Amino acid sequence: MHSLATLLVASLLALGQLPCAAQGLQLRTEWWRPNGVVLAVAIDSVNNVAYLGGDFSQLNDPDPPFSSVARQRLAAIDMNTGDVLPWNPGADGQVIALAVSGNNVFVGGQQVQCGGQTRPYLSVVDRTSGLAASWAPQISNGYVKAFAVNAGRLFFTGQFNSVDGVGRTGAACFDLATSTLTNWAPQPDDLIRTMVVHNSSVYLGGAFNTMGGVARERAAQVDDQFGNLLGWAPTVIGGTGVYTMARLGSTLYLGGDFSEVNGQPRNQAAALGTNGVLTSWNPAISQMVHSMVPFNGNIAMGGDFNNFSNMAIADPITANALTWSGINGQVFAMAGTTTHLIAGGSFNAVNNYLVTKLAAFTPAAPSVALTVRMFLDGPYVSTTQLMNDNLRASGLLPYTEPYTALGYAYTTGGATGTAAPTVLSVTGNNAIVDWVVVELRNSANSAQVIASRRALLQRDGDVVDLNGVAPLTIPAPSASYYVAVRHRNHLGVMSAAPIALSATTTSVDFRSASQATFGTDARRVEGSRMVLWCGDVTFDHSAKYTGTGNDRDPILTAIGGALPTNTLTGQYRQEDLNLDGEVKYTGANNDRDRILLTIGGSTPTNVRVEQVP
Ligand SMILES: [Ca+2]
Ligand SMILES: [Ca+2]
Ligand SMILES: [Ca+2]
Repeated sequence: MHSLATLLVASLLALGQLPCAAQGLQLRTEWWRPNGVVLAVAIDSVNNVAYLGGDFSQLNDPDPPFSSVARQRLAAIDMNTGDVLPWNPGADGQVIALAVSGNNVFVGGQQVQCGGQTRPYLSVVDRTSGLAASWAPQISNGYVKAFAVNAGRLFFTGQFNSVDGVGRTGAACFDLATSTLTNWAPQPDDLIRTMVVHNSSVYLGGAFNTMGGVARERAAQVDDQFGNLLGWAPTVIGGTGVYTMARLGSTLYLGGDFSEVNGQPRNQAAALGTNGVLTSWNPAISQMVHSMVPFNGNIAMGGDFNNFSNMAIADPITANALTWSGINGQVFAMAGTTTHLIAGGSFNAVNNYLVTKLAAFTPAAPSVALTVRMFLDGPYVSTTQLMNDNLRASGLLPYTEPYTALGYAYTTGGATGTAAPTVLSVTGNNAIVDWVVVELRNSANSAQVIASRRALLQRDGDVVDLNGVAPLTIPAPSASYYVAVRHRNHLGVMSAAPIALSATTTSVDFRSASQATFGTDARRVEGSRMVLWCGDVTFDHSAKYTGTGNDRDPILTAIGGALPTNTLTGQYRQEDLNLDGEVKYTGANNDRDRILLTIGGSTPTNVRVEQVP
C-alpha cells in the first residue's frame, strides 16, 4: 500500500518574526507499527531501508488483514512500501543507537546477544541477513549511546572503560577497513550523548563538565585522530545538558535540556557557528529536545515539548517553526533524508491518526482541502437535523472502509488507512455515522474520477478525514473538479458544476438546496434540508422495489427468508438502510419501507436512479 494522508498544511508560529515558507508534511499511515518504544532510527538511503531499535517485541500491519511479526528490539522497514522486512537479528537488551555503513548495521545499547551471537553493547550485523558479523568488538560493562560514521571510521560513545582490552573512557573509534581500535580517545568525565564529525573535528555534546581534563561545559570539539581538545567550547548551562546535535553548513545546532548558552538565554535549543559564535537562532522549545536532524534545509526536532506537540521543523536562520496538532507522546529518535522524515518514540497517535511509536513523513504532494457536508436520509432525524450514530454506538462500524469489499475501485491510495478507536469513540454532534466516499471528477468529463478517497461522516453532516477532523485532504493539484459523494446504500450526488479547489479549504454543502446538484431530483427534500436518497441495498446505483435485482428481496433474505417479522441485529449490513444496526422487514422503523419512500410509494415498479454520471 502506498498512500499518503496529508497531515498538515499548518499555521505558522511566527515567534515575533515573519513566517517562513509553509512546508507541509504528509504522514505515511501504511507503515508497520512497533508495539514498544523506538529509541534509534538509521536510514540506508542506498537501499531505502529504515532500521529501528528500541524496546519492542512486535510490529503490526495497520492495514487488513492486520498481520503481526515478532521482532526483538530491532526491525527494518522497506521505505517504499512501509512493510517490515525479514531482517531480524534480535537483541536481548534495549537498543539505543544504530548506524548503517556498507553491508553492516551497527547496534549500540544494553544488549549482549544480537544477531545470534554474544556481542555485548556494540554488535555488528549484516544489513540483509541480520546475522552477527565475525567481527566481535569487546566493550567493557556499560552501554553504547551514540554512533557517528565518517571516512571509514566508526566513532562511538557511551558508558564503558575499555574497548578490545585497551583503556577507553566513554568514547572510542574503530577503523572499519581493519576492524581495529584507533587512537581516538577524548577522555570525558561524564556521558557523551551525541557527536557530529566534520572537517577533521568531532563535535561532542552530553553531560560532561571536562574533556581531556580541561573544563568543557556539555559541549566540546576534539580532533578526529587522537581526540585532542580543540577550541570550540560553548558553555551550556542548566538542566541535564546536551542530548543531540545536527549540522547545516558551518552551523552546529544543539538540543537537549538547558536554559543558557554562552551567557544567553536559550531554552532546549541553540545554534553556534563552527567559529564558536552563538547565533540568534532561538526556537524557544518548552521542554526536552531528544533528537535533531537536518530535513530539506530546515532543522527537525523531536522530544518531549508541549509548545510544538513534540516535533518541530524550524527555519535554520529565523527559527520560525511549523506547528501542528501533533504527536501525542515523546519523540526520542529522528532520521531525515531528502524524501523522508522519520520519528521514533513512545507516542500512540500522530495528529489523531493511530500511528504508534514510529511516524514516517514525506514532503507534502499537492493536495486540495475540502469540507464536504451531506445528510443520509436513512439515519436522518429532521427534528434535530442530525443523523443517528447507532452503528458506531453499537460498536458495529468497521475501522477500515467497506467500499472495496463492495466492488468500488478507488484511485491509488484512496482506500488506505484505519480510523483510530479514539475517533470512533467521539459522541455528540461530531460522532461518526458511517464511511463515505468523496470523488473529484474531471471538469471536462464528469464521468472521469480523478481522485477518490474514503472518509468519515459525522452526525451533523461534516465529512472528515480518518483523524475525525475536517477538512478532508485529497492528493490532487489545485484545479476545478466536479465533487461527488457516494454511500454504500444511499444514492450518491455530484455538484452540478465544477468547483475550484486548492490547498485552502473549500466548503461543499450538499445539505443545502443552494448547492446545485447534477441531474434531476438527485436528493430528497427533508424540511429545510436536502438528504441523499436511501434504498440501494445492492450498491448498483439505483433503488428498486420489485423485479430483477431489486433492493427489497435482500432484506427478506438477510432475516432468514421465511418469517418477515424476524430481525437481524449486531451486524454492519447493506440491508440496514436506516443505519440503526438492525435489519428489519416489517413493523416500526423497518428498512423495506425506506425503498418505497424513495421510489414514490404509490407505484412499486418505479425505479430511482442515482444522478451521478
Ligand atoms: Ca461536525
Ligand atoms: Ca440497488
Ligand atoms: Ca435498519
